[in-house]
Amino acid sequence: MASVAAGTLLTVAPTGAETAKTDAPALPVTVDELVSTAKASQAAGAAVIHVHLRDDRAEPTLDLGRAREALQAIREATDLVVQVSSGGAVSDSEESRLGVLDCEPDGASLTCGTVNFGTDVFMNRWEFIERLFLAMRERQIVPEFELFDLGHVATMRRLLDKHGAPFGGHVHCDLVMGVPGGMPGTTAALLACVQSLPPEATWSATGVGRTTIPVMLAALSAGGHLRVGMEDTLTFAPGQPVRDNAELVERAADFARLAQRPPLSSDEARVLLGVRSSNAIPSQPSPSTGAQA
Ligand code: KMH
Ligand code: ZN
Repeated sequence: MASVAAGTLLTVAPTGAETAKTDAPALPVTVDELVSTAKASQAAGAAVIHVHLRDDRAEPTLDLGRAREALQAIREATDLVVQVSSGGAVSDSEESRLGVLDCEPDGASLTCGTVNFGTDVFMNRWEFIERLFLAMRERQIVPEFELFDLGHVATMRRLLDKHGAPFGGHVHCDLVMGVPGGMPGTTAALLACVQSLPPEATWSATGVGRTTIPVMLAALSAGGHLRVGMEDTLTFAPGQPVRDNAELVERAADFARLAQRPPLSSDEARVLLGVRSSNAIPSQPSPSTGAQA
């Protein structure tokens, strides 16, 4: 087993909420498509799956029944750590974003601030961020703090200072870079964020669109982990649409091996993140966050 510190946590974000199936036919939207994607992504090196749900018309949904069905199917077919999106789509209500947490995921994303999102606004008020954080801790869900901007790092630290450690006792973040309206996908922006994180935190990075590869290389060289997938990237190379999610995971795994930090298994990911394993629930949070409880 590769040591956790020496390996790379690979997360696949296969679907997202903002791309239409008609624009990207390879986008997995049904439960069966999600399961096939999950299996192929695990075989290619992913340890975590970040799940957005679609309804029968392939529109984004936070329907609890659909979420439970998808999670059960993914768990039956793979060992992946299952992280549900609490971000949903830009149009989703706060109540539906809270409600999806009842699907009993291992983890959930938690965005730490409002950000312009192309021509839309992805709204995340301070009080709502607090509610999400507390709801996750109550349900023994490990948050992944989604940080689209340097200010979101400051908000995450404010949250940890006020409320203490998340469930699992460990802080793991994802820097989402290159969203039109958020921080750029550059090495300089990545370093500005990383230098501002709590020292014990772990982090991954995601480069949207054409920032995918520069962000991946910067993250690997700075000791970070990787998130890839069709939520963030639809073009594999100029003029070449992504074949499927596994193609992106395979490339990320190759880069990780080249950096001599091979992909972590899902069991290793559970240890790193403090996620419940099938037969053990982590003891209550120990403050490894750098935050004051
Ligand atoms: N769909 C974006 C507006 C998350 O999953 O938590 C938000 C998003 C973040 O994808
Ligand atoms: Zn997402």
